[in-house]
Amino acid sequence: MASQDDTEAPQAPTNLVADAVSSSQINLSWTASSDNVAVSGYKIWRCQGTTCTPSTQIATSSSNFYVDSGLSANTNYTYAVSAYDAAGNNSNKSNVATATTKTNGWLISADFEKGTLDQRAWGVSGFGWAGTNTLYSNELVNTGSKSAKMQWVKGTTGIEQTNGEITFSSNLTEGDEIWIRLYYYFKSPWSWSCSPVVKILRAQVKNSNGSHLGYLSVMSDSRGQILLSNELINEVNTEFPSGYYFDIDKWQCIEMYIKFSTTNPIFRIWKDGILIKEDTLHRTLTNSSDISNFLTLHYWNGGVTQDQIEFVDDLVLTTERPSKKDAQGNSMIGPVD
Ligand SMILES: [Ca+2]
Ligand SMILES: [Ca+2]
Repeated sequence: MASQDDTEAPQAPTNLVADAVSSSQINLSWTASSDNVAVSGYKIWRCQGTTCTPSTQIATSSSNFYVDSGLSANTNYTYAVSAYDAAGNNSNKSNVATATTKTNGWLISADFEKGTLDQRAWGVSGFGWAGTNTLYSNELVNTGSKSAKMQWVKGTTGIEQTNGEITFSSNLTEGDEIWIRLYYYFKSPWSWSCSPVVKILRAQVKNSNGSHLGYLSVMSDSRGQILLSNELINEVNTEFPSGYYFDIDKWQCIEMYIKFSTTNPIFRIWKDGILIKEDTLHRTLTNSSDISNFLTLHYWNGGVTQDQIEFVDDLVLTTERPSKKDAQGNSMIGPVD
């Protein structure tokens, strides 16, 4: 059939959904239209606001998916889509869908090349490195010529010795996400024995009054097994074994992701870019007014049985959704390229 003979417009697209994935991007998806001949594509219509009519065409898409990027942060956008065929027949517009881009996120990264361990060296307000036995070193590096060398002293606690702390620049709350990646090197002879376990990465959850509620952590047990720990479960510290272990005498990439939520929580741990533990069953906030605004990189409570040395390098900590994906399609910072 010649296309000019086609006077029948496609059916209107349905089920348009707008998903704000970052401070500058909204993803659109919808149910494909049908046509008596064939749908050629879709027109994307947009306006700024929640009650406006999307009457400006911003793009076309050949599939039932569109990525709208370059948007303003913390801004409402309303969309509709319509289908067209080769003869130029246009369908009615779909339902409208509104999304609000996320507030500007933040990203801290450190390759430990700058030579001092105060927060100014990191270029980030709110970073503190309290450890007295932590220094820059060129002995072992994952990238560049320096890493941070953390010296565990027998009988001490990590809070005094090597604890690195970050205070978030803004509170994270219901629906907010955070990713943190750090490379670790544990140098033999190495022991995981301390009281009671080693905390590798941890975020603190508080209530709206600022009172401590519990930690969400990557830990090691006494054998070096990687644990996911959620202290918000029935107010008891619950540890989930991963079946994976930390390496000795080898750089390894550890990443933690938390979606803070009472109803749709996600907590993931990756090792060397491989998802090794995921928990979507247990809340990561006790109630929706809780906040999380503090994260520590590393410490133990006491009872270290020997002097030993650890190195860390290539930190990334961000609330902006990273572009890399793991094998399951989850967004992640991932290993250094
Ligand atoms: Ca048609
Ligand atoms: Ca480095």
